[in-house]
Amino acid sequence: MDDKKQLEQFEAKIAAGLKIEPKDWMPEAYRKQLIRMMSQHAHSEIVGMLPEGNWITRAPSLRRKAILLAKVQDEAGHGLYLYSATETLGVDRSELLEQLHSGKAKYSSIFNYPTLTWADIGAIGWLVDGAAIMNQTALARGSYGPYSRAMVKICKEESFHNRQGYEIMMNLAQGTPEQKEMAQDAFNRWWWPSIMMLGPSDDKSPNSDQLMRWKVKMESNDAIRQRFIDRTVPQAEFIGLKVPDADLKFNDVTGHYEHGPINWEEFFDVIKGNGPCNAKRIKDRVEADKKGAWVREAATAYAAKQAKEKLVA
Ligand code: FAQ
Repeated sequence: MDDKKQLEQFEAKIAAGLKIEPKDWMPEAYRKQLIRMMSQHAHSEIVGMLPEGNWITRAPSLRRKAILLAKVQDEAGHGLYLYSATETLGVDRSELLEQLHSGKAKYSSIFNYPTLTWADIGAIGWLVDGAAIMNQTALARGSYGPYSRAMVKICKEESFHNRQGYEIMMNLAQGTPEQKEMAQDAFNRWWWPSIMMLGPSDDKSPNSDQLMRWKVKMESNDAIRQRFIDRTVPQAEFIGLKVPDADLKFNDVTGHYEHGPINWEEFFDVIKGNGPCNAKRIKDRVEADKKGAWVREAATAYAAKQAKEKLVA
């Protein structure tokens, strides 16, 4: 079949809401866009473990420590599904990791901010996982089978993360004046970066048109951002925290919150590598990769031994 016919069939499948699977024909640009987006997503999951991992030894109780440990492990699992799903597109995981470790690959801007107090762990669960869910529930309806299916399990786990974060913030907000202040301070620092992590405004988003035409992205960055804000502002009010946006107001006619200007200069600066923690994140990731080399070697040797024994038997 010639390329034109294959393209027509591919587009008809997408229009009919069918999934594209790894062995199906796909345009090279679709494959490249998926590799770009899915690998950035996988990198974000494993780099995202670092700011939270920073608090495992300092969690304020055994219960909180166990929950945080489980959450960080979940993020590692998400990274693994997403690297596996990306490999179905014909790219090797070691190549993707090399791009991350050399600083060539992007990962979410949000993980370049520091976690200064325990309240930051609450803010990450509530806001960062909250924003991630808004985005990922839409991606779960996307056209590429392995990616959309990975999103279903990931979203279920992120919902748990989101609730544990909100619970931390709720407890702090109902605690002593110092605890409430700590919660408000974390909220002040994480609100705008969480809004920005949903991607640049639609007029500055070069990939959106093509990705939405191919139903990889089901909604634009601004549409998802608006849903996140509409959902989160009442949650903040419920626990008595003040949204750090002097221009925020509810529009009775549209039924949506209107927000103040977003500092896109800061966002683009962070994704260029100039955020507060970019250098540290890459350094820590490279070190973690080196320290884990023996585990990978041992696991590979064990798997090879098992396979050999099976052949002999
Ligand atoms: N950070 O044209 P667009 C999580 C780049 S998972 C860095 O709008 P697109 C779980 C973009 O790559 C969080 N770079 O791009 C968790 C592009 O550059 P390129 C990650 C960003 O792809 C919680 C350029 O800007 N989630 O948090 C960012 O259409 C707690 C132009 O942008 C995903 O990755 C950013 N925030 O839309 C883990 C979801 N935004 O590549 C641990 C999947 C944009 O052309 C703890 N990804 N850029 O050089 C997506 O949905 C999309 O890729 C967007 C960006 C919406 C992020």
